[in-house]
Amino acid sequence: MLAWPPVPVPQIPGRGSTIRVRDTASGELRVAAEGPTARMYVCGITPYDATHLGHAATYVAFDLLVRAWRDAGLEVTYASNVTDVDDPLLERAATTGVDWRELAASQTALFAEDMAALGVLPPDVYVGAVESIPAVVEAVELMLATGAAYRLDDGDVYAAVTLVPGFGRLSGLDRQTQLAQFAERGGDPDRPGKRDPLDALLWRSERPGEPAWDGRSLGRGRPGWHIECAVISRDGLGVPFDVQGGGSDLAFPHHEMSGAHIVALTGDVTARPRVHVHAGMVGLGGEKMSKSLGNLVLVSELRARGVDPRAIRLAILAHHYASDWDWTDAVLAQAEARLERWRAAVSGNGGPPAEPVLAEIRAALAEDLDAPRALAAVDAWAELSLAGPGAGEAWDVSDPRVEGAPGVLARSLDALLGVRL
Ligand code: 5CA
Ligand code: ZN
Repeated sequence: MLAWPPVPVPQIPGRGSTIRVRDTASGELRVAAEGPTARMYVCGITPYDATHLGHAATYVAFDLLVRAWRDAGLEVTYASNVTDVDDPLLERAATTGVDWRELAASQTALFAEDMAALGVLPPDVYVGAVESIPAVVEAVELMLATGAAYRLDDGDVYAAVTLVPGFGRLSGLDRQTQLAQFAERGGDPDRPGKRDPLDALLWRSERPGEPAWDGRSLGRGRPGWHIECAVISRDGLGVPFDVQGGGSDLAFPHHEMSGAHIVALTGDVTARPRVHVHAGMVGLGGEKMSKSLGNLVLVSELRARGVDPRAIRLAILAHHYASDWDWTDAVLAQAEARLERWRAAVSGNGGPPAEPVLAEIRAALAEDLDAPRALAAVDAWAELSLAGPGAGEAWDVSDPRVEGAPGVLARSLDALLGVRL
């Protein structure tokens, strides 16, 4: 699948340090990648109702990590998927009378436009669920052969996920909560014939009116959800890779199950992603912004209204990625005001030296991608810059760094925060 065009990242002086992020399984800060390479898989969209602010916030969060890694000199491979065939997409297509392929294609294109507008670096590996079907079929056949999966009478294939060593450790939920979240998030605990209600669908045999593909020994059908990400990440990055990312709604069952599938496929309990990072949920009116509730603010609608995408990005960055927060008009207005101030501050003749601000931005990002702390450092610089030399904590115009400061700062914001002033 074709991703959006590359986003240029300017050169800046110096180099970032080791990045630590909060790992969901342990709850602790962990080195995101030991280097010299960094490999990350972030779960992509299911292409309908794209791109709402929750999606945008999640991808901006992981974009910060890619940028910080690159700044630290790591060679980054970023992989992602598009779930371009799945129940919710087919249901939406059916209720709106649009062909599911057309819905997926148009929404995937809109997502790409939104990501490019927000300055999100494109994935290096970008694979659709439909494209991954041959690899999924092979994986499911292997799991059947090793006894990690079983087939029901109608041809549907399930993975015995709960038997995989380490199942449940990522999310740390009790069985009752696992069952509840599984039912809520695409699972089918009540499906008769399953050995364990939590067992995950790997291959759904062809049903009338549903798309289906050749599944070789599996018969015609379509892939389950978790196996899609297990196979795409395994093939795109190799296992174990460094970071599995997504919103916090994916910790269970999705990441628990895709991790279990990777273990089943490799026979190696150490093949799971090293670190799991989850972004908080963006809400609207106090409830999680979600397609099912329909309480959405779309990036494309804001753009069509003339909102500067840099302000949208700044509104997102004003919140720590791991926290849940609400999108409001005030959040956007503050971001627009900040953008104006920053633009005015970097267009002046000289300014306070940028190096200490750059160091603070790097330090903030290195400690669990603390964007609000980075923004505060830039705010302080902008205030001094706008006040002019000699005012308050005066900056000295005879300092040789003063003349180039606005340029250095602007390039730093572009490279590290993805905001091009
Ligand atoms: N295609 C699957 C992942 S394989 C999927 O969950 N798609 S999605 O379109 O529903 O979500 C895309 C990404 O946005 C996921 O990482 C999800 O966790 C994240 N996301 C969804 N809603 C929100 C929200 N309200 N706030 C923050 N992130 C969200
Ligand atoms: Zn996924």
